[in-house]
Amino acid sequence: SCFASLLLIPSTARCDQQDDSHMEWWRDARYGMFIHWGLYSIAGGEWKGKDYGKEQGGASAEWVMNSAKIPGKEYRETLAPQFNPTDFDAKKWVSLAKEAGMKYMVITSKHHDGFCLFDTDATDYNVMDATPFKRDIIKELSDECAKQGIKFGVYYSQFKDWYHRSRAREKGTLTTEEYLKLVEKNLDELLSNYGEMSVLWFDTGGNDLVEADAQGARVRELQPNAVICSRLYSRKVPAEKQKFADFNSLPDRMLPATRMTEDSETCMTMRHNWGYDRTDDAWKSEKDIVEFLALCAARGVNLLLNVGPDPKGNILPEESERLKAAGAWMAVNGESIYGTTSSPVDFDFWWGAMTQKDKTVYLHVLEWKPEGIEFNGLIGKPVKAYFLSDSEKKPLTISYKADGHVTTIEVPEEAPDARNTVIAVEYAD
Ligand code: FHN
Repeated sequence: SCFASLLLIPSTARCDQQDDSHMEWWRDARYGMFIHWGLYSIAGGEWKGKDYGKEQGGASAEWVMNSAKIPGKEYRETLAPQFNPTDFDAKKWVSLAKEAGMKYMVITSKHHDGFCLFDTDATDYNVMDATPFKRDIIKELSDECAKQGIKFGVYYSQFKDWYHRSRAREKGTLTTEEYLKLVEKNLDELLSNYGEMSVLWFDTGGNDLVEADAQGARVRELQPNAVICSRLYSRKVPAEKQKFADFNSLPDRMLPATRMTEDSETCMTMRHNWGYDRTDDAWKSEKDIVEFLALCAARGVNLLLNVGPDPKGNILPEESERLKAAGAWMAVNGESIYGTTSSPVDFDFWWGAMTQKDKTVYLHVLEWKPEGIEFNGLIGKPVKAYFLSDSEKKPLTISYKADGHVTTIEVPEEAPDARNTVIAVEYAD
């Protein structure tokens, strides 16, 4: 098979900043935890006995206010008084992210339902003023992340806000300008009161570039090292006009077919819904998750993997067991993900895909065949190959064709199960 392809392509930041050093930790991290949690978690995708979750063909569970056409007043008066997640423990959540091998965390500080999980003066529709819980969730998580060395960031729905922007209009009290003032105040609070904010994960702006650029500029001013998601802008805004976007946030759950030449991230659910859903049992396996993570890395793409905690503040057992299993894989094979660049070739092989770091290429094997593993490392003549899981690094048998750098690795008798096995191939300097 022909190996027409490009050599190593370093990722580049999308934004127009010459100095993109603030992206280095993010590129190395490759893997983060996404958390969708809020009043919608109480509804669990249902409303008045009807299921509106994604599994029922509806929108995802956190959209229940919109899917069930619930007036803002009713949504707030029904759910806010019930929000008292006494099991919430930031230390547990951050420790799980760490055990999973995740390097950053992004939680919904305000989703489309407008409810703020943090202390804000911009609206009384927040965890401190509107619920019996009266604890600043963003503060507790950001403090714990700082303690445990996990980068902390927030998701913020800056354009879609069914409560403030539309439902409040029921009283005719909120104009667009007033809503923008609320967003401005919220951003200032999130960017000033919670220490180092490492990621601003806006979720899809409007077409007004002035608005988006003003929000992006404020982030740069108050948190110059923060990494800004391209969803600061509407998808209709061309990349070259996305002045403050640091990485390209791919469409939900998307695995690109080829390598990305710019910093990119894809976000993924472990089942159908982002927010907690009572009936959704479409769980991906731990092997599915690890394979998706490896294929994202082979394309130079970060993975933001989602959990949707329950109304009491528990990450689900099904979520934590998958994260821990994938974390055990990362403990052995993480060097083939962290700090890697995309594959040296622009496509996958029948057996799997590759990542690269310095003079080592990592083969992410998804299946074995008797004829062995054939690939093109494109970075010279390989000197050694071994299973990353083999602490003795026993050398595997290599044959090499100089024309086209084609290398074949014999599959040894005692080869580990395929699917998520990693072979490291070292090249001479
Ligand atoms: O509408 C949201 C959705 O609820 C969820 O937050 C996802 C996560 O990427 N973002 C939007 C849909 O793309």
